Amino acid sequence: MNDPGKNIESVLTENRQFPPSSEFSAQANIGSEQQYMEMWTKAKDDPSGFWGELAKENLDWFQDFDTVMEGDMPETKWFTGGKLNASYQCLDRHLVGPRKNKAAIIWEGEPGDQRILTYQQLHHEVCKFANVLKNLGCETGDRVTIYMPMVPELAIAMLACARIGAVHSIIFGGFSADAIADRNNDAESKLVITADGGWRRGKEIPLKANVDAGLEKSPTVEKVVVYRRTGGDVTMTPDRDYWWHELMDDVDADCPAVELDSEHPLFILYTSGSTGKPKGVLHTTAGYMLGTTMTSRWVFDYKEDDTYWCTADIGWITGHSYITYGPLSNGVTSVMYEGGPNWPDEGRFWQLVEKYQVNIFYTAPTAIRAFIKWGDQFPNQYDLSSLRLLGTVGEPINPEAWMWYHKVIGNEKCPIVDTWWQTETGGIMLSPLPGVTPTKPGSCTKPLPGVVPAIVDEEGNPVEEGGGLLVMTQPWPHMLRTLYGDHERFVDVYFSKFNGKYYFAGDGARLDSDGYYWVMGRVDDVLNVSGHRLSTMEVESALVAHDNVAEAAVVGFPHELKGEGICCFVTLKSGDGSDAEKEELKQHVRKQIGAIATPDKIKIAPQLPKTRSGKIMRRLLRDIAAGRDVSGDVTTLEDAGILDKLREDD
Ligand code: 7RM
Repeated sequence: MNDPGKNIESVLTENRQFPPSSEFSAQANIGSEQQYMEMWTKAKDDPSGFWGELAKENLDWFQDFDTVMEGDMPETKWFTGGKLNASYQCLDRHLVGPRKNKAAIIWEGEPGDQRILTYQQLHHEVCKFANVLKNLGCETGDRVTIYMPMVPELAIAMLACARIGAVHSIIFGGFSADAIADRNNDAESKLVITADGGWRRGKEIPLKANVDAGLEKSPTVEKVVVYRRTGGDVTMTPDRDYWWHELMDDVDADCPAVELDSEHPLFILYTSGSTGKPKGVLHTTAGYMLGTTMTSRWVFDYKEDDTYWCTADIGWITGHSYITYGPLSNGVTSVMYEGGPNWPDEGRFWQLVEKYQVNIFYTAPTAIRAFIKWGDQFPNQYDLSSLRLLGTVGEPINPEAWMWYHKVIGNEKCPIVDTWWQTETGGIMLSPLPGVTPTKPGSCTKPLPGVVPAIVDEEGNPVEEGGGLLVMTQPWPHMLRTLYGDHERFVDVYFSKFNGKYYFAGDGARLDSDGYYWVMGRVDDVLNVSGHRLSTMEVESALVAHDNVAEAAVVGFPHELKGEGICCFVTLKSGDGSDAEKEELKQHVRKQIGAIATPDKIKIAPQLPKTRSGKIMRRLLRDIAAGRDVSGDVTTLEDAGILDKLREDD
């Protein structure tokens, strides 16, 4: 009955299509299907020629590279022999023309304070802080942990590391002392950069206190730099802890960017594995910079006068690639906001869009579903007419949420780019090109130039119809190089499944007859109901299409007859879910998808357990649905209290 080789059945169909307007296409960086196909075909047939030309044109080299790509996956090396610097790429090269006094970062703090840093000012701060790092004994190749709120100094710290070739490891400010210690130890960090605290919904998050507790268990760390953000009380340990502003008083701003090898490590970013310790995804300089520079220009269609806002935290890959490196490398103005979407009220993001006349807005489906739940009155209070392009990332977007985003935020005139990618891929892989690709709600559409995906079964054979495993059949410059300190695990996790031939992303996906990709979620989440392999995402999508459902998470549980039964955790827009309403939801799914997908259990959930980047933790829900104790790692959970509440509704 349980045949893992069997394809994933797709049960949802979505036929709406939204082509870009001719005005949008006319001004777009990539403006026609023909141009896209030429680029894509060239990149597929001659990757060295394709990426080599782009690297020459779009990166500033201290020394030219000898070879574009060398070696097969997973050991491909890019642009060997070349020397460059990511901080130079994001800053110095913009100082010679009109970008010198252009806003690089428009920052707004949660309490409403604002700062604007021009490229020249950002360069000045980065050079000074790079000298601070050197004075503290930090050298090229050393690892530096950064644990900060969303303030400009976070971007300054990362670019200062890049300037001297120190490898940053950013830990999201919501993580605990234990998570800090684990990551410090794994990376053998020498230095930690933090702040006294950060603001979150009017309350102070005690960042420095968390670092202090973490350092009791991380012996490699010698020094700590503390930026004063909140003014809260902190303990400063003599000869270990230093105030950012005091160190910055004493240094000059002359700090040439170090000429680094193309494959010099740029950063490590930890991402949670399904089991065991977090994986230290390592990216290197040239490939990552080329990837983020090109993908952001293609997908976000940057123009010189755009104001671009990605709402992610820099502690996630989305912030690394599409707040800092991609936008700044392109000389774009990047908005950075410290707080969350519902403080002081649920209109905060739209108020900022109006205030800064944001043109390009990039956020997550989980945020969009929250906006829908809060109500249209919040966005409707503000003038959103500056927006010309919208994006999503992080999860499959259900068509209902897509349509709301299109209508209420985009006023039916903004293309939506649904971007599929991973911490490991470094940059966007599958996405519409906003001036070219007719979009379909819920599909991340097609591969970008340089990306050659396939959908295969467990044996690696192409799947013609229905869902299968999403793989990459060719290397790309911005792919991860290793898991820090554990190359064997890197090969095992991403390449062993198909004997080194393909990169295995861990996601299920299907192709439709137009060649569009529909990502169906992590393959670990696939249900097996009476021998039918169903995507949890599709059942969730059907549930969210019901008027009273705000959010849904679907998992399997052991079922005597069916092998696996379907358990749905549902957050309602209103009411607390009578038995009649639960029955209605079951019938709703049955009608939308078919009898095979009829839920066995509906559990009303005040909230769903999510990681701090907004991804639903189905692993925990599987334990609850099966009546087991929750096992495994819960340190990435946003709100641990909610597991108890979920057990209550039985
Ligand atoms: C950028 C990021 C990666 C996983 C990935 C998918 C899921 C991300 C989409 C998506 C469907 C999308 N990096 N995912 N984007 N699924 N459509 N547009 O999120 O490393 O944190 O997560 O996220 O499962 O494998 S990540």
